Amino acid sequence: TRQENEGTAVEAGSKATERFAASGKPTGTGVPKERVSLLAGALIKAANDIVVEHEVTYEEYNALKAWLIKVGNDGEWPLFLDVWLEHTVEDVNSQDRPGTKGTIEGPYYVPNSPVLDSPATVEMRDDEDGVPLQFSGQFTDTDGNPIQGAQLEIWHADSAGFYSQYAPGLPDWLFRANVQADSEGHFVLHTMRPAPYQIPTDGACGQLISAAGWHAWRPAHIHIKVSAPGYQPVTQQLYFPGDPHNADDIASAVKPELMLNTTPRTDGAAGEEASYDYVLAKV
Ligand code: MBD
Ligand code: FE
Repeated sequence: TRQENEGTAVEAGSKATERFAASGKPTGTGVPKERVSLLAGALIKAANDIVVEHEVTYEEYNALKAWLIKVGNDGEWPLFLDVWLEHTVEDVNSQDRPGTKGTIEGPYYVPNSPVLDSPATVEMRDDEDGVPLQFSGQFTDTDGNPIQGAQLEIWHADSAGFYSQYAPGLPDWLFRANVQADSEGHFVLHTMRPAPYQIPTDGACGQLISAAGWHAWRPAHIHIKVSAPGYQPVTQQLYFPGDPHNADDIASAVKPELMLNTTPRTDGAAGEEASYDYVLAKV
């Protein structure tokens, strides 16, 4: 069931902006002067080169200025950057890490979700719509040995495509949990299959998408962050084979290694099951 009040771009954007400010990620002074000069200089040069190459008009320049102002007013800098830039940052930074592939975090992670021992069931409403999904797997190191103390944080949209804490009227921890694997690294989690996700169409990013004639869709996905003491954490997403947007994700975050193959439950229970194993690299 689609919610009556779907919320606005400004509501979701402002929350994502506040959350980022509170996350401890913005360091401000942490980047050395030489790198600031190099990177800001390269970005400014790239923009100037585009003006020359495409003979940008004053009308286009002013449209850009108005739009950039709107991105900030709508709180959509996290959305804009995570959709159109984070995938390359993630690629560059995960190149040399062995083990399970990662992908972008996106704007809707919330830390400190409820800690649940495996086998776990994520928070759902009594009348929750959708296809139940049993998700299981095992954590090993790069030599195939089980890892102790592993945890798997998940967050995903509901079957209408809404994220808790970023859309109105949803329980705070709906489809958000931190599952503790057992001593052999095994985990089992019961959740629901999420719907494809459309980024807000009524804010600055939506305005760009419609002005350019693009689409606003991400394929259905489950966000996951895995970690274990002594191992490098991995932030990733899992996708469902056959989703029409796997091939044209607006956020360019799909990888072939991130497909979750679901099958009907073998024990006769309703819904589907799928497994995915995590291989973590030592710190
Ligand atoms: C999402 O759910 C998401 O995962 C990304 C990357 C961007 C916007 C919304
Ligand atoms: Fe998402």
